[in-house]
Amino acid sequence: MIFVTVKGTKVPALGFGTWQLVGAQCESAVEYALELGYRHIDTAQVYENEREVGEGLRASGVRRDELFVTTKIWTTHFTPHELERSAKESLVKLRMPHVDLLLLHWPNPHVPLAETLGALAHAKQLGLARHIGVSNFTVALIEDATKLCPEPLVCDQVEYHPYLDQAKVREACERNDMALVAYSPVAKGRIKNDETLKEIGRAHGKTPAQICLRWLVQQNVCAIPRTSRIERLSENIDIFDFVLSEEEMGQIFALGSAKSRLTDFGFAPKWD
Ligand code: 1BO
Repeated sequence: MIFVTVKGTKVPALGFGTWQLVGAQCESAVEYALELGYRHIDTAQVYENEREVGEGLRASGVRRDELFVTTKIWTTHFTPHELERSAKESLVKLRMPHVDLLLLHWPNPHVPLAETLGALAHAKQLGLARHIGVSNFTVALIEDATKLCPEPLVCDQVEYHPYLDQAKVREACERNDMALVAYSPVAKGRIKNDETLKEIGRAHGKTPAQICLRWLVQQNVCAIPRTSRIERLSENIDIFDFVLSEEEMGQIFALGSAKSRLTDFGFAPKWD
């Protein structure tokens, strides 16, 4: 495993995303992921699986201090009192005294950002989270948030894969010493038949998904692929025994455009 170091904290570069995994399937996938060596697990209130994620973590027997666990506050809980209440509710579901990272899941223009960030920082000061950050924030929102937040923000979690050019957000994260965490890192499976990725994969004996994940971690980005298929869990973590050349990295960057976003909602901000 390699790590992304942000503000002095080491975050496992490859994590397991649990979006759309629920019930017993979620619990056993988390347990198996830990058995395979994953140590970074990502959940959210809105995924409705925090309880099962917690069960899977405990069933694995892996010590809590070896794990990096993230959850996210949904946008309807952004007023200060509500944020603290719902963060505590997440911890009850996960059955842990704190998470490693607590994120605002999406920006919410209906609650003043300074107020929400003050509440998020307060949650950290109360010990509910070791670190705090944001998700789905644009460059302008990152710049505002870093100025307004009383505590350091350690990451922006956004959609990122070879088809979506995120250079601007990546640069904003670098400028502000924040990690970029990539969700949907294999473009929801769309990379499977990509000729460029297949060709690079042949040279390394790897699959397009492995090439894609390696491309992300080589940029110092954390990737949190989600899968419900057990065999994919081991495929996705098998990316630490090869290195992409600069030329190969460039060939993959060339696949990106600003238009290939797969996750968008009416409430999303105006993307960069
Ligand atoms: C609505 C969930 C998007 C990815 O976390």
